[in-house]
Amino acid sequence: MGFFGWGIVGLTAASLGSATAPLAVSAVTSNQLAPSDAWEGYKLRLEVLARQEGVRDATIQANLPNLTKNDRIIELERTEPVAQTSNGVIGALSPYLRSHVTASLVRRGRGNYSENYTALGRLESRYGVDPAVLMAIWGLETSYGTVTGNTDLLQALASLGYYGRRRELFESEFVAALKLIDEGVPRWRLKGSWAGATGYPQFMPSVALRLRADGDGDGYADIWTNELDGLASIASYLRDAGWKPNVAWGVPVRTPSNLNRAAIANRTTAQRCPQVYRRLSRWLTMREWRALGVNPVDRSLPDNEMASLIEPDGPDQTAYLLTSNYRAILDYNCSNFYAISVGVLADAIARR
Ligand SMILES: [Ca+2]
Repeated sequence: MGFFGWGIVGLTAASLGSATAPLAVSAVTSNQLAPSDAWEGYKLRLEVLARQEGVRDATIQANLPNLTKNDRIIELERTEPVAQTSNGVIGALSPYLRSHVTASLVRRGRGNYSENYTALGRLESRYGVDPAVLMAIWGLETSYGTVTGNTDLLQALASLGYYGRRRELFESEFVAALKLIDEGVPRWRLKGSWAGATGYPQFMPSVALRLRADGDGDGYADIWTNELDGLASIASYLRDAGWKPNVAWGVPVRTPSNLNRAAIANRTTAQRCPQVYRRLSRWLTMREWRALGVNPVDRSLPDNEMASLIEPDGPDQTAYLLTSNYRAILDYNCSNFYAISVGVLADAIARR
């Protein structure tokens, strides 16, 4: 499907019941449209989608007519390899950890942790998620709130939908961003990364709608300027992704040279980001891992805890046994290097 393939299939003007219903854009062929007309036509499609999803008319009228296209963002989407994004990282984990889990992130994470110690304890009792993990995700996503992105989300998401490589995704996120405005979030607050992630937790708008949470108890979930709301929202996400209280994300281990890797290989194919899950072994209990000679480097996990093995840098290097909570971190950002970085940073923050 090319640029102009967004015919308003099934979205007729009559179904809108609106005086401002768009013309049948699909009837116009691409060679009759100047680029600016094409953009205006595409905005009519977004308007139809937004109305169908119940976005308020005032929100649509205030934000769509003047919306402009951002070609720089389209260029970023055009050149980003979708299959690889952040998870197809080729290379070794140890240099990645050195450049991502920096001394500065550890130091600032410890500072933030102790400054908010009591409030973080409250978040842990409410959500059951280890506060050091919340801190680590906040640190890795936005350098503790200092780098949250300045791109206008509506413009970015509409431009990405217009370009069309991942149209369905970006269109539904565009509508979700309008719904955030419906809920009272000011338009100027909706800034983020070029791909649509916003606020301290770097949530996509649909996730912000569903899972943002109030961490400081003022009754409002402000993921853009309130640290505790940002951390509570990360906790809310991880709990929703299946986080189990009082279980570590994983532990570093040493593997014996005679480990039978074929015997522990994972034979299932994950639905979501299979190339990431493929690197994880099948599940065994800690007791079974020890019997195979896979031993924790320092602290351990309970004997009956299930864990899967990853050897990111191959045999004879530090490997990790990972619990189900590691998979909740993968749900947040599906990259093994990212999720291990979160765990390693969290451990460093907690080790005070
Ligand atoms: Ca709040």
